[in-house]
Amino acid sequence: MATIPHPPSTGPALQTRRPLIVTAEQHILQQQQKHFPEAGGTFSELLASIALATKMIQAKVRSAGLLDILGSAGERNVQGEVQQKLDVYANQALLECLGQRDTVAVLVSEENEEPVTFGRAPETGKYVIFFDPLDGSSNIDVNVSVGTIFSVFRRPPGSEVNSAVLQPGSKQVAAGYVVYGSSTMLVYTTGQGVFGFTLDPGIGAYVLSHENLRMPDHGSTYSVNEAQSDSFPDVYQNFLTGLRTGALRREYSSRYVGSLVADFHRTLLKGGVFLYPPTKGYPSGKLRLLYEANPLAFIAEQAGGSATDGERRIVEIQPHEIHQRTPLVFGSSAEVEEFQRCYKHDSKTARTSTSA
Ligand code: AHM
Ligand code: MG
Repeated sequence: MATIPHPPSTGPALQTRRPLIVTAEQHILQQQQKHFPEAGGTFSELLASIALATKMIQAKVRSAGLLDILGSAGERNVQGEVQQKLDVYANQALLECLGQRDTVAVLVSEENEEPVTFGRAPETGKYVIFFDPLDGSSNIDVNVSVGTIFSVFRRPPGSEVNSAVLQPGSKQVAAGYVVYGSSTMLVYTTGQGVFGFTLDPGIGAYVLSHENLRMPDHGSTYSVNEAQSDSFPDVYQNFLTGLRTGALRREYSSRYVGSLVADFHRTLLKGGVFLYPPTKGYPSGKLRLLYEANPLAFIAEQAGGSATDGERRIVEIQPHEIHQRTPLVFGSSAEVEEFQRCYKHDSKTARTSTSA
């Protein structure tokens, strides 16, 4: 009679093996246990709620061509921009998923004129969250990548809503984004490095795919809406001319998606520099400090890059209103340092010529 052989040994015991996958939710919990053991789990629940909302959004984005959800919802948001139907859905998904958490004190969205408050006592409502629910939404109808951006702060003990929402970006406790691109990716930081997860549609989970992301020290791409360059301040024009003529002894190509999340994601992975300068149409810059520039600046710095408005690090800006705009330059350290050098040089020249 034939005997059935024992299966060959498959290596170390199950519990000592590297896990097959690490999901974003597991990772957030592990990071919390490692770096903030006293936190008690509420913070990781909150990030899990954001992850859930973005899965709902990505499902709608993926079926945008199938369902009757393309195009405008016919209303304008606080910036005077026409809201897309997906903007409205994305905002609702985040408000609902986060609003159910007792730990959330205030939500601030690009799509809501005022902060959304829940009247929760400071002991329970500990967190203030900013988000741009669907960044780059003018690109939806042409099937170009869009994204969600978020930023998390602690509510200072006993603070009123106004002071809770007007904190500089250096106080962020977490930030991240999801890019709905050729795959859906979640990237986040809690100040302990930057981690990227790719959504596995088969199991509906964000799976760790990019551990400890680092932005290259320099790149070969600059990213700016060059059609508007005639109205850029001189320093931006001089900087770009410098890149083109070899100030950093490199050759550059230009890449500009027009979806901030997608342009940031490329810059994070490949290096280079992104600029949204003040323009004639947007004299203070177009991008919003609290739910666009701050979270991306936090991630850029955590990955070894930089983000500035020229005068100072983005995260040092003291906000004065929730929808405030800022000039934004971020990217690899080499390119951003060169921009800072041009900026200081131009300000010095301007000061010298006015005092002459
Ligand atoms: P929004 O879609 O949330 O309004 O964001 C503004 C978008 C950014 O994603 C992008 O970087 C920028 O506007 C592009 O602006 P422009 O078309 O002026 O180059
Ligand atoms: Mg946006």
